[in-house]
Amino acid sequence: MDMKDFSLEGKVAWVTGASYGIGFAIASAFAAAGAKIIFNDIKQDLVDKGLASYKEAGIEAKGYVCDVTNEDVVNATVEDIVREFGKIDILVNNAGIIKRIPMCEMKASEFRQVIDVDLNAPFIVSKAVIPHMIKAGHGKIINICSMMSELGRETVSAYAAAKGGLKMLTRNIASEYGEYNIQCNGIGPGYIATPQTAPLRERQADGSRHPFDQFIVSKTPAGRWGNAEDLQGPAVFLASDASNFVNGHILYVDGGILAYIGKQPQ
Ligand code: NAP
Ligand code: GCO
Repeated sequence: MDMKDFSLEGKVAWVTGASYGIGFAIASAFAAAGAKIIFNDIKQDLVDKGLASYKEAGIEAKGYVCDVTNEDVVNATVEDIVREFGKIDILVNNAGIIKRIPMCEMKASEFRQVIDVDLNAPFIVSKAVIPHMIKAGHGKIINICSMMSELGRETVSAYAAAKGGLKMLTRNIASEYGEYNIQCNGIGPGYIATPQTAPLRERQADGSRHPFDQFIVSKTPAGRWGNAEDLQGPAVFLASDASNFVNGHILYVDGGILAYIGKQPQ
């Protein structure tokens, strides 16, 4: 076993939607492991904000304006990246949205919007990148799944459907392209403190913790929310040669929540 297998030195990594949040943390870890970082956002001002954040972290990143749901823009972005960097060794399908609406109150257009970003886009981006990985003779695709790839809860029907589908898309890419030395795996974060979950952690009017905040902490054996940094080591592992025989696996990084039935009410 050579510890250099965990290095990303000389690799080119594209983390979608990584201006901040989980994507930014994963991209930062890839940079620390030696990779060149590419990210995208839907508007130039957001890309610029992301670039400023990477610069502040001492990371030289390349940002593209790219809405991952727009196939023409994705295809053009992939061509630009390959023209400038020569390859894409690692793709992380991180960009995602959630809409918390009771299913019977959710418009079909709202359901479709979540599916479009969280499931259709990973298909579109992976489909554009895989031919280049086949040509290179290797590739790593990491799809950011969710506990909702396994569990449901009130108000997240579209998100759970998308993330459940993303789990199976992960397994199918692994099955269809494993023979080209492409490994496709998923990371299933637990409840992570990012802008996406901020509404679930907001202090109440009386200053008390949000009931959902208390619920998640009680349901998590680790007894805390995850931080985006908790995902960095698992992401580097799945992006590195150390995981070349890991394929089609969803690595849950959740503090044990999926393993735990929950504490008996006192
Ligand atoms: P976040 O803070 O909301 O960040 C999401 C990122 O995706 C933002 O940079 C956003 O850019 C970008 N994005 C959204 N739609 C896009 C599009 N159409 N094209 C390009 N970029 C787009 O979310 P997060 O918590 O970091 O989550 C990142 C991923 O982890 C998501 O897939 C999420 O489902 C998943 N996840 C999160 C948690 C959690 O507890 N936080 C747990 C499990 C899984 P804009 O700023 O322009 O919208
Ligand atoms: C929610 C949360 C979750 C987390 C994450 C859990 O409303 O239940 O947003 O969906 O984001 O996906 O793994």
